[in-house]
Amino acid sequence: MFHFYYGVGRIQPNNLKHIDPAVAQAIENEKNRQMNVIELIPSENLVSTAVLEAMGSIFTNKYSEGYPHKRYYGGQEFVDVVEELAIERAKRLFGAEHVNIQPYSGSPANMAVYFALLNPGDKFMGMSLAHGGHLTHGSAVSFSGILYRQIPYCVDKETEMMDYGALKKLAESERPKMIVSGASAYPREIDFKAIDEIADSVGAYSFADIAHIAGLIIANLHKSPFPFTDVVTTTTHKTLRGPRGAIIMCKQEFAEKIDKAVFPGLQGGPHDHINAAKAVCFAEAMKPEFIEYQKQIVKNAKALASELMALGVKLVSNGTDNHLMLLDLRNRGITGKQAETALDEVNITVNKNMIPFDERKPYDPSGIRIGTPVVTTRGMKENEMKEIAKLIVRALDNINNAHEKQKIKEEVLGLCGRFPFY
Ligand code: DSN
Repeated sequence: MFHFYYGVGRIQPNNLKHIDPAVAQAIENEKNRQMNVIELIPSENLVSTAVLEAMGSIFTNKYSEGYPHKRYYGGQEFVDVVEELAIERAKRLFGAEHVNIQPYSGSPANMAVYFALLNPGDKFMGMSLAHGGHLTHGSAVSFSGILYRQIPYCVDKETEMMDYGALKKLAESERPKMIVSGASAYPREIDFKAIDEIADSVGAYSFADIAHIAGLIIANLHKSPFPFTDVVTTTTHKTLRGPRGAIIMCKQEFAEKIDKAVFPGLQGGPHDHINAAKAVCFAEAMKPEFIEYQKQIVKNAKALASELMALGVKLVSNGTDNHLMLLDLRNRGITGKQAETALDEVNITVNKNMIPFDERKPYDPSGIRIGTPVVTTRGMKENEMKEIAKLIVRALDNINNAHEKQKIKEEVLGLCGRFPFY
């Protein structure tokens, strides 16, 4: 039983409901929302209660600027334990030479890499946002496109897949200082080795952002960027199924630069409660069940993609190799925003997304992005994916039919009720 003391007062368990009923109610409502929707946003997941417990722990009370055994505050004996556990586990999981577990999230982790390896104004190559890249891979509205000079690379117009020959030619003519690989909305396998070789051939650093596919890489379902890539970042909350946060992994020769860029370059005290949860997530990722989970994510994505295509939906690149897919809605006469709203109304959560060579704008693009990490965590398998594909298509075909949408919503609630969690 926890007792919290504030001055002379003692607050009993159930404290959040007593102290802040409005926030307590919002949390309860959000839990119910999560249980009653088919969550298909591919960057989200549902963490275990062990991860939640570590995140909500008293490590949040501690300041620990610095690194294990070299801190700027006293009282670090237990913080060092969890940080070292997280580092060692991440090294084993990925085969990394050096790991920094302190980045607060994916964008700050990527920022630390730019800060460590580039100077403002330096030229680098990253995948265009509309073709699947992330904001921090050089988008004009992100620090990465404001402080540094991005040369975007694109997918091939016919296949909608990466074109390594074109990437090589671009690298040879532009001579960038760094090439960023990885994506947030690319449904196909990425050949990190090919990109590293291109980077090497023009004297550029290679930097892979594996945020979306880290779990698949651990399970050997996607090619790994290790050991050849210079620096690799990943968030810990997507297919990895851990707390919201990120880590940076690199070859030993970059370790000092990366560590200095994170602290004291960009961050102050690490979030020790989140780092404890990262250690827990890595321990979970070493279990055979985690590998089975990743296999099922991919099987589910393939089943969902096949059924959608059988029902006449156009998918970017005509399929998927990983956990996500992009629906190209141009031939259905609706936009990504309209589709997202219609699906929200039937309790299916997705995000609108640009598709390659999109002529529309990011706030109302031509596509939606969906993925299977959450529904797989809930225990759904290929049969449920077929059901979900049918529900999606019915909703997209009936965006102005309130009666049909109500019927679809009831079916969605029935499906969710068969796969409870928390
Ligand atoms: N914003 C994340 C996503 O949804 O893919 C990437 O950081």
